[in-house]
Amino acid sequence: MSLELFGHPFSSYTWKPLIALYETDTPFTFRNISGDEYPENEAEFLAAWPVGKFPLLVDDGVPIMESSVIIEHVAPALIPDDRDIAEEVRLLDRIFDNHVMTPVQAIVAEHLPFITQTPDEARITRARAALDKIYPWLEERLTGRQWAAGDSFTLADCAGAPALFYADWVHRIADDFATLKAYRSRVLARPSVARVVDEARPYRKLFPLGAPDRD
Ligand SMILES: N[C@@H](CCC(=O)N[C@@H](CS)C(=O)NCC(=O)O)C(=O)O
Repeated sequence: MSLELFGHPFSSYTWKPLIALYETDTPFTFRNISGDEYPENEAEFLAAWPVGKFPLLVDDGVPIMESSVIIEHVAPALIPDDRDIAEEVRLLDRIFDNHVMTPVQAIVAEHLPFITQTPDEARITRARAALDKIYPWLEERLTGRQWAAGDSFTLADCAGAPALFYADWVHRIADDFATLKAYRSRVLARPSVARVVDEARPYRKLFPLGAPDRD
């Protein structure tokens, strides 16, 4: 396997496979596609995946899209063999992407000048309402667990770390959700996660709502 990961160091979905690769000590080359810094990386990325959504993995010339599929490819150990636990892992991965990251991205998109000059307040309100529904669900689901799906660090945590990192920035997790906040702190302290957070620090000025002075 010769692995090249195309992505942006500040992108939540890029963090997912980066965390998995660091977690499993898997050698790979990072192909940064940030801004105008590396035009050759961006051109190669778009040639392999015209949709333009990152991350993209290229394994010996074969492109593999979608962060969760990339993780299953490079770090199968992060999906437990036990079928019931694996189902919970995949469920939490989908919940973090679809019900946390999607509304977070919707709020962020309304503040990106290259997308819109006039934020759609109704869309922002709907996205905040979606987060207000998922925070209590997660609070209950994560109760009694060290990691998102149980006792071991899995694909679900690779998704949970970036989703909750940015969710708290755009729609603060209230103190009432003590379990969720404690999980967020715990997962951010994990060395593989702390590493992606640190590598993204130089890019915080890009956060369109203004990065808070924490984390
Ligand atoms: N379902 C995709 C989502 C990827 C995604 O939304 N990536 C964002 C960056 S975090 C992106 O490509 N944004 C640029 C764009 O939408 O043009 C995955 O899991 O890989």
